[in-house]
Amino acid sequence: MATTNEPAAGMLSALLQEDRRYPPSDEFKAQANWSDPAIYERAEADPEAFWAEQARAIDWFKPWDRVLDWNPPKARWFVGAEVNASYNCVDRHLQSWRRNKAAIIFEGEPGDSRVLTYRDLYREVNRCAAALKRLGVKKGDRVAIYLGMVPELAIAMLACARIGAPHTVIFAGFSADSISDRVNDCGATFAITADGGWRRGNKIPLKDTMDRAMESCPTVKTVLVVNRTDDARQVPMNEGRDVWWHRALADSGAEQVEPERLDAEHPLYILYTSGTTGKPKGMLHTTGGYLVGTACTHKYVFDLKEEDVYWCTADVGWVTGHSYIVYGPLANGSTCLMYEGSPDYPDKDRFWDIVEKYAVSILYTAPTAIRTFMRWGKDFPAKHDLSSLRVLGTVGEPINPEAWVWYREVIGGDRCPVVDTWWMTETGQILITPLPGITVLKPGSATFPFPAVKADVLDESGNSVPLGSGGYLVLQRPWPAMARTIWGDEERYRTQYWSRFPGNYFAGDGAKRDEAGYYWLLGRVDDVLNVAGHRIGTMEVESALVSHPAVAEAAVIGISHEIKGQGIAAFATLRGGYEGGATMVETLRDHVGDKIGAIAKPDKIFFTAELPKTRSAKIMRRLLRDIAEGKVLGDTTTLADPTILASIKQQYEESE
Ligand code: 6R9
Repeated sequence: MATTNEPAAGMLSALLQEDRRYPPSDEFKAQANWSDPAIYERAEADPEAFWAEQARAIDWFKPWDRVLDWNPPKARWFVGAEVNASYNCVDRHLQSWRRNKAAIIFEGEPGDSRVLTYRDLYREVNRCAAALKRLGVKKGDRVAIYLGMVPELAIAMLACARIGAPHTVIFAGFSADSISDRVNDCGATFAITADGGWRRGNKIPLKDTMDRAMESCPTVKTVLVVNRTDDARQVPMNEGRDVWWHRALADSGAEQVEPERLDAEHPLYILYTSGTTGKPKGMLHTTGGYLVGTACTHKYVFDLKEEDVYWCTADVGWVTGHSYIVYGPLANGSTCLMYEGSPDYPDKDRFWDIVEKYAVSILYTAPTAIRTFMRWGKDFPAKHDLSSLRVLGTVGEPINPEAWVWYREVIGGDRCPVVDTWWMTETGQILITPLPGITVLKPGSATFPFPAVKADVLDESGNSVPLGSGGYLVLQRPWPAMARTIWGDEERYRTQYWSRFPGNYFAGDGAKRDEAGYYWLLGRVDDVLNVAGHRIGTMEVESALVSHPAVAEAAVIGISHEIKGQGIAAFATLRGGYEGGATMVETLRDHVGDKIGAIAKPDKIFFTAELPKTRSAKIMRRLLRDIAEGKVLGDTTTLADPTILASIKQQYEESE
């Protein structure tokens, strides 16, 4: 199996020897939302009935005629039903005591905080929806949102959902080029940003970046600007295009906007994610099935209770924030914490300070963060009372057993179940995960498919591999929150996900099942890197590099990285007249930062007179990976010029 994820492959031997087991405690089981394993058989016996039962937790304006219409690879869920995500996340909670329950607890990086009850959220979402309408946004129009982690981000998303305008949230770390690529791909006519955001005590100039992006976004007519950093006077407002959020919402007064009765398949949002080409894919998620899938998994995977204080540390700019900060948790009427800044500001105990301050009971974070905390040491969490925690979750990348056990022991006091949840932008909802009141946990394993989810591990020719072996992870049955297509590129949707193994959704991940049937995720098997839980296509970084005048050709590979899981190494051939060296390395790193965003900057750049190629001029990334891993070079017989490898290898070794 060709895998680009070397750290995961290296992990395999450790995983095979992993024999620690963590059954749920009797105490946990006794109070769990699901504690009877019969749920798996029940769901398996009639998956559609299972999802229909889950769908009853959602409020529908009109019931469905059919649970599922499945014409592979096209699914329509809750056919004929009418629903609104904003109504489900906000309005319906006003009918109970929840109206004054905290919906969003916001902790700003500088230490300011805000609590929005469901009633407050209702007011703000209505005011924002009224402003959007007044400024010309109509059902079906796309709205681009480029904001840091502030409540206005969730408010804006819910306001869009209320009027049926699909949003596309763009992670605040992305560059102007990345914004304009996304805005132009989906033809957004409206954008929302802020003067800035706070990160490690600095103001991130979001509006400046947005202004640069807007130079090449002719479709955007209006930009709504949140005042977050009080930079009001420094931020130039573009007459006729830019409108302050607070002014526009003040003009709305107490106006109420009826939530649109939308078809269950009405587009809720488009979220761009990296694939194997240079162009990110706009995954389209729709409304009814997405709400069912996210709300149900949020409730059962985290064993959600009414009084929980739930904190997912992801950024809403990624799918985890969409599904498990905004839509799933708010549909469930839970109290969600939202933190704006960095885990080491003002000190390395900021997360634990927040857990203590708000008595967080469910914490959902990424393995990279856990490995970082491990490196910082136990003293930081030890300074705080973490006894409120009861369930811990991880997502985004494979978690090594050491980090899993550390998380459980040091953060969870050896008391909290750790749920390692596998899913992706395309799947919308968690698909492979423990159920904390049922599953006997194994550190490093995402354990089993969620009830009604059908997964398998296939070999190269599409045969299911026996227990104990590895292969390609596939899904063999539709699930409600699955992406429906790639915005504007139906063909790519079909070929990308459904053609490798016809009839199966191929995720792009490798997995292994052990003798007991537990799933162990092994990382990506395609040209997609997973750097600190962020998906980055090698082709994206390569095209950013070759867009610099100095670079003639570039090849990018993943290298193992102790904290980030994977790092990025680039091999570049320079054009005549340009010199490699430390200055050029910095120039190119900055250039990639400008083109994509800081997360895509290569950790290492090597200059080479030529790249290793086959005689048909294909770059042999496999050999570059071998060099990076310090392996004996694989088969080099197809190489056009074997001598160039020695020089690349030497450079690489000198850099170590
Ligand atoms: C939710 C999210 C998806 C890719 C996916 C896989 C990796 C996510 C994982 C995991 C091992 C887990 N991934 N969860 N790998 N164990 N629990 O992260 O979405 O940004 O689209 O990334 O992340 O490789 O293919 P997304």
